Amino acid sequence: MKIGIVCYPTFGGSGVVATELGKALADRGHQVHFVTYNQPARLDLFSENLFYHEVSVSNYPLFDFPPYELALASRLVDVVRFEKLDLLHVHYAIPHASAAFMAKQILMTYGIYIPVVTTLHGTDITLVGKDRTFKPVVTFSINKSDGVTAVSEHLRNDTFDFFEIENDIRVIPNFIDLNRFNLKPKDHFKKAIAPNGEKIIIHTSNFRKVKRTADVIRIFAKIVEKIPAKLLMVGDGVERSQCEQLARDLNVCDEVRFLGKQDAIEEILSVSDLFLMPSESESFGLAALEAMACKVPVISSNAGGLPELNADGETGFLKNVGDVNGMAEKAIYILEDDERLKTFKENALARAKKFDLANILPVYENYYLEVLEKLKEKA
Ligand code: GMT
Repeated sequence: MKIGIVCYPTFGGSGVVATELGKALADRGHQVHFVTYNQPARLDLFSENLFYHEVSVSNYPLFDFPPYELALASRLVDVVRFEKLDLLHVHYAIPHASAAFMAKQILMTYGIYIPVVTTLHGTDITLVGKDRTFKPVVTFSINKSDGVTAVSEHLRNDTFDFFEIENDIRVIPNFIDLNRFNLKPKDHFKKAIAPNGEKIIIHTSNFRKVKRTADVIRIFAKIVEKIPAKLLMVGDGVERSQCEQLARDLNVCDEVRFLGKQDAIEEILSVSDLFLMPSESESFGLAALEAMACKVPVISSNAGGLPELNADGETGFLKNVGDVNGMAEKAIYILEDDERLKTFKENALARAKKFDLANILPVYENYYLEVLEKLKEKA
């Protein structure tokens, strides 16, 4: 198949899923064309089946708001026509699904019907999509897609609750490449961070409000009252400086390291004992899955799709959003007994294997074929 992928090229979860999916499809022999405004962060290899088409937006002085959606739609028309694509797969509803719809309409005037599959990732529904400014466009573009997927049952249900959806939504969860994410021997690194055998706790995110990064610091401050530990804060975003201040206020700043954005996240996860994800909302929790694949148990909130990933009492624990005491208590329970910690680590890996890329990739491929088949029947 010749597949066009539209995504945000940044480190965000939807961009990561889209890029890893594209790379895996290319490995399976499909021709994959990425269409976005920058080279996707994880599109870092050469393959004869991978192509990148940049979308550039005119900065004409009249444009107070550069019309990215129109530039994207035009680029999609161009790429679909000249690369003879079979299908477009757009990740994140805004503005990708609506730009794809516009491209589809234009392409019809050339006698081309391009099927569009839209994948909903989370904040495009739970935060941005619910915003009145975008709601009609989000509803319309979901209903006009030829196929719609959501990354968890919870997100699927939210979408039906928030919007008037007439389309079917297929749940296809996030996946993990276990060849990349696995426990690596990094003892020297562990020693450098925790020279006295302290337990290493980790949080990775884009430090947006929805991640409740301040809760991570508060939970950690309670853990170190009982257990010698270090905290690694990986990523960057608006909440970072507030977290740095909080670490000072709670007198734990010597035990906390802010590492900023990191590429080799699997190496940092390999030295970690526990992952904290106290998010306000989380459609799936890809960062937690990456941790579990590296044998790191997870203490998380029970928001969104997290209960579909983190098995309570088995791969970690789930607590209500904001329950800092509860999360700290369960973290201590896991960390205070080495045998117990080992069991949780094994369980985390066993659960992560269920989301192996090798299992999920054929699900996407079959879904594309199903969408194409349905259109053939209609024609
Ligand atoms: O986590 C983020 O804030 C980034 C966001 C995105 O859309 O780039 O991630 C969302 O999509 C990921 C991939 O499907 C999911 O694993 C994350 O749970 C989801 N984030 C939220 O729902 C907050």
